[in-house]
Parts: sequence; C-alpha cells; structure tokens
Amino acid sequence: MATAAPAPKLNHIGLPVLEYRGGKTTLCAGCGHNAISERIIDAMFQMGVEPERVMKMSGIGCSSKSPAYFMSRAHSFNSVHGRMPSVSTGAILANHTMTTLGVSGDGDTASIGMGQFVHLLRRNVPMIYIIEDNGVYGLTKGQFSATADVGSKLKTGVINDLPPFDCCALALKWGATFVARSFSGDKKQLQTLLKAAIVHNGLSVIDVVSPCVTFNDHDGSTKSYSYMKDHEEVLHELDFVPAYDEISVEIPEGEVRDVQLHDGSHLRIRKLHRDYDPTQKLAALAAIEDAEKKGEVLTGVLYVNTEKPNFLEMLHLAEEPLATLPEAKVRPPKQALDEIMEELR
Ligand SMILES: Cc1ncc(C[n+]2csc(CCOP(=O)(O)OP(=O)(O)O)c2C)c(N)n1
Ligand code: SF4
Ligand SMILES: [Mg+2]
Repeated sequence: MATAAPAPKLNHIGLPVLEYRGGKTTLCAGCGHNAISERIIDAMFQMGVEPERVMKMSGIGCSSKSPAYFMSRAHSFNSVHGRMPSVSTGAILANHTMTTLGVSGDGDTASIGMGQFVHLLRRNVPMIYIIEDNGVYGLTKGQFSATADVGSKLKTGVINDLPPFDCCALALKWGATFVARSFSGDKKQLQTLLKAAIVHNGLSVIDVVSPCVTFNDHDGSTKSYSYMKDHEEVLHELDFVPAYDEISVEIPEGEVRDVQLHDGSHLRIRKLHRDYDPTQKLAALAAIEDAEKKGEVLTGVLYVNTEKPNFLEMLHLAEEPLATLPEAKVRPPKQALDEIMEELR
C-alpha cells in the first residue's frame, strides 16, 4: 500500500516553502546567482515574510533577471540598466509598508549604475540591496566590470589594469547602515545575513561574490569558485535569533557580540580569528583595505548601525502609505487653493 507523502513544513505564517518559489531559472547551470535565489527563498520562508508584501526590484543583467526565479507571489519591477535605486526610492516613498528587496549586478551597480547607487547610500533608503558580484557583464558576454580586480584575466587573455571599486567600502563610507560581504557558495552565512537584513530598518547592502561559470570562473580570475575557496577570510560565525524565538543561550563574554536589530531580533556575532567590532566604521574601512593588500576577501558583517535615521524618518512621512491615502488627504481643500490664488493676485 502506498504511503501518503508527508505534509510540507509550514512557516510561522502557515505557508510552505513552495509559496516562496519562482519560475524555472534560465541562467547557466552552476551560476552563483541561482544559489543566491535559493538563499533568498530560504530566508524569506524562515522569516515568515508575506510574499504579497514584498517588492522585488532589479536593473538589467543576468543577476537582474533572477527575481523572476523566486517569490512569484511578490510584486516585481525590472527597471532600466543601473536605474533600480531611483525606481526603488520612488516605490518605497509611495508605500513604505512593503519589504523591498533589490537584486543588482556589479555592472548594474558599479559601472552604469554608480551615480544612482551612491545616492541610495547617502539617503539610507530602507531596503535590501544585493549585488551579485562576478566581476564581469555576464549578460553581454563577459566584459570586465568596475569591480574586477587589477591583474584579473579574461578567458581571452585580456588583463584588467584598472583599479576596482569596492562596493562595501563605498556603502560604508557613504551611508548604508548594514554592510556585508558574502559568497554564493556559503549557504549558512548568506542565509543569516539575509535574515538580519530583512529586519534591519535602513539600507542593507550585501555584496555577494557570485562566480559566472561561463565567462569568469577560470585560473586568473579573482571571482571564481577556486579563488574564493583559497582567499575567503570569514570574519566571524553568525547566528540569527528572530524576535519570535526566545533567547535562551548564555552569551560567553568576549567570545560573542550580540547586536539587537530593530524588531527585537538578535544577530549573534561569534569571534573567529580576530577581534572585530562591526559597529566601528573606520575600523571596518581599515579591515577592507588591509584585506585587499593581502589579497584576501573578507566576508561577514562589515558594519551595522541601528541608530541612524533612514530616509523615510528624515522626511517625517505620514504613517499611512502615500499610495493608499484618500484623495481628501492628499489634495488641499478648495479654500486653501483660493487663499494661495488670493496671495498671488
Ligand atoms: C542603458 C544600457 N546600457 C547597456 C546595456 C547592455 N547591458 C545589458 S546587461 C549589461 C551588464 C550586466 O552586468 P552585471 O550588472 O554585472 O550583471 P551580470 O549579467 O554579470 O549578472 C550591459 C552592459 C543595457 N541593457 N542598457
Ligand atoms: S553568463 Fe555568467 S552570469 Fe550569466 S547566467 Fe551564465 S554563468 Fe550566470
Ligand atoms: Mg556581473
């Protein structure tokens, strides 16, 4: 007799993981971007985020196609190349009650999109901004992007001799309040970072090294699986305790740092080889610089600031989203218009 299939595991809002999936990927098999989509699905499912309350934003590129491969039930907007920051800012101003997740590429962010990216940073717009960083323009067949390291070699033998932009250093310097680096191959770390970013009330920038297996995964590339295996320097071990779970574990002093996030969740940062305090901006910048000199890729939470106001707080926006305010509230009454006209006479 055939046994019935076990009932699917449900999250705390009663949904199975299937409800967080998207369309079938059309990216190359083995592309790091596919692994990142899987981590987004896991993190959103585990955090019990309601899919209809999510806005998925992107630009253009293989990376920017990936929102089609997770959370079909969410709202989605595929913008122009490099213009996702301004489109997202507008959407968030219209409805700040949504969880906004942007997926971009290194080209989409640091080449054509740099002008928009720095203004997103400066405003600390409350959203999650993921850079799927492979050092090349995957979609247009593998030209170097502005995050390619000096000396990195294309399959064709071309060597990059322009210095890279470090998106985490930029994000730290110009105003993002949660800055992390990860690797698409590091399942647990990336998932934990995403969960913390979901509850962070400000701009979270996560730069994820995500190898392009078709154009940039060979010897000589610094964004390949083998390079990351040999040069990744994990800053700390991370745990995330959501607000709905009771904190029961004792924290050994000196070994662990506990950062309380906005909704009462905790990000537990367990020290590995070095003392690293992610609340210190200058130390974070120095650590990135130091790692670059040693040819290491530092991963983990580089910086977190839970005090700085975000863009919406700075603007003193009304509680009720602009998108759903009734016309009577957004349009001045006739009397107010008459008074203005009177002044102009
Ligand atoms: C305005 C404009 N300029 C150029 C292009 C061509 N183009 C499409 S994707 C892309 C680069 C994508 O690179 P990246 O953001 O790193 O994404 P990846 O494909 O590597 O994931 C370029 C230059 C375009 N679509 N629009
Ligand atoms: S070309 Fe590169 S970035 Fe694009 S899907 Fe293929 S492996 Fe991924
Ligand atoms: Mg790219």
